[in-house]
Amino acid sequence: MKALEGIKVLDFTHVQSGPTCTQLLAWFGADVIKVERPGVGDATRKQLLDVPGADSLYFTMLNHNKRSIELNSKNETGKEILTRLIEECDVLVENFAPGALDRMGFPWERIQEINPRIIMASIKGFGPGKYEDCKVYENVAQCAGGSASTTGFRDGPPLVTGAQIGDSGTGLNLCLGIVTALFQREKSGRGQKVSCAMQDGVLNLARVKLRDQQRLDVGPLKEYSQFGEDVPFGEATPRAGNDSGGGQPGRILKCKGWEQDPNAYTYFIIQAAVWEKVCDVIDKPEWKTQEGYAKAPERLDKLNEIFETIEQWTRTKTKFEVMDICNPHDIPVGPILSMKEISEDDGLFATGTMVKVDHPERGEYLSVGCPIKLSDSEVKVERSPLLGEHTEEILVKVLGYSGDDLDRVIGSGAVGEVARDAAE
Ligand code: CAO
Repeated sequence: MKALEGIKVLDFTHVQSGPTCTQLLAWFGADVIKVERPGVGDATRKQLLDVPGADSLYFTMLNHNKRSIELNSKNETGKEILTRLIEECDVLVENFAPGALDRMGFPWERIQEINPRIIMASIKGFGPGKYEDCKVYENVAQCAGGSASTTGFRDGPPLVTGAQIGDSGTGLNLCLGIVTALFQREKSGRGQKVSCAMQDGVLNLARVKLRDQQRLDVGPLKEYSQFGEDVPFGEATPRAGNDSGGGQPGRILKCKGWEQDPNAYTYFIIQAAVWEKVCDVIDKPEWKTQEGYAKAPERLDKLNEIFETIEQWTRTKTKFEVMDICNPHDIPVGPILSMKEISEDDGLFATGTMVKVDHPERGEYLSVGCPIKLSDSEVKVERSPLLGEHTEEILVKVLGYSGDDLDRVIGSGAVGEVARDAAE
């Protein structure tokens, strides 16, 4: 049995943020019914194409384990089918532009009227306020949520990160909101609305930078490299390069081969508890007792010198050798892994974090599996659905259409082209 077995999800999501959420629900065992515009589908199906004619990796990697129904929700019969889906489902998830669901004729009040037990979960770029009507993509959220202004080097422009913290990060929040609301429904019997704004999701992940904003009022941020460089702090939390965001200083340091390999680097943390071991490993035993180096607070104005010295040592080792040498001493280090290295990592395949999936149009491809492991609810990653692959199956088996009624619905143009022979 899977954790969410029996839960039906009307998946009205597209692009990345919403699909991340519904993919997790599907992996936990929910029956996720993806509603897509006839003949078009989720825009990502045909974005960043690599195999001609096949659904893109963008789409396939975000829509595993779902079923797809083509449905024009602006057509009268389409609205009838959507109403039936709302009646049948436990959860409706959407991430349309603000107001799109209202314009379709399905505001929250109407949805609740149709099914008082339903949980309606929405992602928007911003919460209520002056930007609430804006359309938002990942990098807008990274900028508006405080991440970009605090990422990058002090002497360079703000930077966005490669990790999709606005989209996939907010999808995670929404997923937690949904299962929490399902848990509450067990007791209250009622559904509720779950709302997540991408700006809020990014800010939540940038919490430590708001911490630093407030610390600036009482003095310099001593763990930032610029403190040791005597560069004055301004009014806002600055960009801190690769400095650690916590109380244990850290840096990205060059390793053997860095001249040719852009990823021959390690992250190296000089955790106070293992300082003496660091000194031994890099052959600087005198720093263990030397004034100005022996105690962690004394080291904060010398971080450049300390990390340059450590780097002289890391440059003589590969990033994996650094890991092998430091780990037995509990010195926290981490190799900078490229996507190529990750995609060839047997350990990640063994845990199901990386998976190989077969697809009828594109053949085998790599994907990221479920990052959350439940001991009693195993995840089997299955391919994403083709556009409208389950239209008839859902009309018949989930919504109970049959005979003339089924013919009427299929003939109405609301559900795209249905390959009846194949489906029957
Ligand atoms: N049948 C009929 N119409 C449909 C439909 C269906 N099955 N599915 C969608 N539509 C319609 C919508 O109702 C909308 O119509 P209106 O403009 O008349 O309201 C229209 O398609 C376009 O929807 P949209 O505005 O949501 O899509 P977009 O491509 O223009 O914008 C995005 C995309 C992501 C910017 C916007 O949806 C958004 O801001 N979403 C919220 C924030 C979010 O999740 N962003 C992250 C996206 S991942 O990077």
